[in-house]
Amino acid sequence: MSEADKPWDAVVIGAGFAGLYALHALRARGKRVLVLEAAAGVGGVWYWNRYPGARCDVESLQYSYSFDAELEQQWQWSERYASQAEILRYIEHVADRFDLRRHIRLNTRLVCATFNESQDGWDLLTDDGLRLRAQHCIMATGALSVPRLPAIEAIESFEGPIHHTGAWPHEGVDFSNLRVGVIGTGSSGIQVIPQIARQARQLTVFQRTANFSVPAWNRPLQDQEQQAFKAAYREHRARAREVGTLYEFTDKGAFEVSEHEREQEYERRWNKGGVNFVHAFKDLSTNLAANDTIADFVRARIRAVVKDEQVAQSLCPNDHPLGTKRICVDTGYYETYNRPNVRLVDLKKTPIERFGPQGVRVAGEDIALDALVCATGYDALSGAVLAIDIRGRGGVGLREKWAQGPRTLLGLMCAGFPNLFMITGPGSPSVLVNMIVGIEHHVQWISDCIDHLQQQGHRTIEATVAAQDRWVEHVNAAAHRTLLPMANSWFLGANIPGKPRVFMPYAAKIGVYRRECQEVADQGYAGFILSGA
Ligand code: NA7
Repeated sequence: MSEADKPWDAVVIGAGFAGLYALHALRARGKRVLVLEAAAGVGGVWYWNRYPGARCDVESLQYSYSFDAELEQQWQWSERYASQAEILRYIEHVADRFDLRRHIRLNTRLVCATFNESQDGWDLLTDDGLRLRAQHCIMATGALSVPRLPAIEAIESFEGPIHHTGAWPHEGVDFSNLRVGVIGTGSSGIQVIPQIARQARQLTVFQRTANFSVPAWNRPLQDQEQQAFKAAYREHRARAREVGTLYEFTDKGAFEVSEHEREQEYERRWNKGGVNFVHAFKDLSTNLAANDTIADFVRARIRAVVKDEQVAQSLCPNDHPLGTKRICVDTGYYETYNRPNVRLVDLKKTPIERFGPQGVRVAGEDIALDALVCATGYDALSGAVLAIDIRGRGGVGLREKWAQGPRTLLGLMCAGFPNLFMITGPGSPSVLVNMIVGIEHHVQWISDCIDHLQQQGHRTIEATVAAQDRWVEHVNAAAHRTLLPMANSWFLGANIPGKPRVFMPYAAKIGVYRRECQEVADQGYAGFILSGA
């Protein structure tokens, strides 16, 4: 067999934060690695999400790789929360700095992956007919990477342009003088709405579920604060590996302080901005009465900002505890509804009847639209993996195995699919923590595992059904110790009609999870079968 025909040690699917680091880490250990990326550039979600206002809700100094001390010292972030454009520049810089691009095949979508039992490896087929063989296949396909358009009656008959926030045109969109509709008020909607409102002639927001949002108070980063943070980077990163993101955590419960102190604490955190707000008391995510106090605080804020009482009422979330849908972080979101060119349609009261060529009909009224923006979210967590036809032992499909919801061991592998790894897969903390902290951990675990297999002369590693069943139960139990399952969220697939309702991320602290993963490895990969010499 020539060198060119030799199977890859690993083929990585996706060139976002996860795929790039997997490529870098495995190459540093001498592995032959190829990355397949469907897009025309690197960056993953940060390549696609170019809508105005797109920004990370984790502070820039934390939302970055920790694996290279020089990189983290040299890269200068310009704002407290980095914009999509700045994050993409950072990812591109990483790709160049570590000479990763020549190992990435762009414009290439993996369509089919079949485990070859005689070869103990994966046969891969791409959308342009390329066939590859890999000992290991690593899904770095992202948790929020399959955009979903809403299934609304006759939406396809609308004659104006329809843009999904997660697949935004590279050349940008000029909304000047247009009547624009936005469907969706999750993180993306809440970021894009104030921006479009400033440009469009008329903006109509179609809201199905009112969401909680806290102000970002984004601002330029001062040199001094950046330097101070960087001087303590090692301690900050070590702490992040325990807690995910560096918020101000406390041991106090909401009712251990007086009402006045509680309000003051909410006020203080609100004025600091960001997701730190939701960590004001230790029991806000587990005790409904405690959660009501913080939810009431936000509702009072909304009423104080939004002048029209009925609009304010519609904007007040009332069907889920705060934080059980991902909290949003905004810049001027609620204020936007005081603009004369902005209208809110509360779909809970007046659902969309149907689309037509010129707009939308709601409660008997025709609302004319020139353009539609769908900030309607993703087939989250399992969608990107299931978009590929993956066949494991005996030709059994992953879609079949996950028909009742994803089943994994540690969110890293699943029974019947040897040598197939997922980075931040369902059953790992993934979207509940700073994604990059989760990604780096998984890449290191997978790299150690592949090294171990090679050193011990094993050809395959595979989760056992029993260990996987125990893990699925463990993940489910962790979610049910919190209020998280109380919302119809994408955490449990509720945004997709017909998707099985299973709480997918692992709701334990990432430090706890890391130790669980480490114990498994220390015990010679307990719960996995290693085989084949
Ligand atoms: P999200 O958080 O899934 O938000 C999608 C929004 O779209 C949400 O308000 C949905 O309402 C709404 N939606 C979805 N389908 C429809 C239909 N058919 N009709 C009306 N409204 C609809 O996606 P985002 O892109 O905002 O954020 C995803 C994550 O990306 C975010 O958490 C960050 O981590 C980055 P619903 O709440 O389902 O009633």
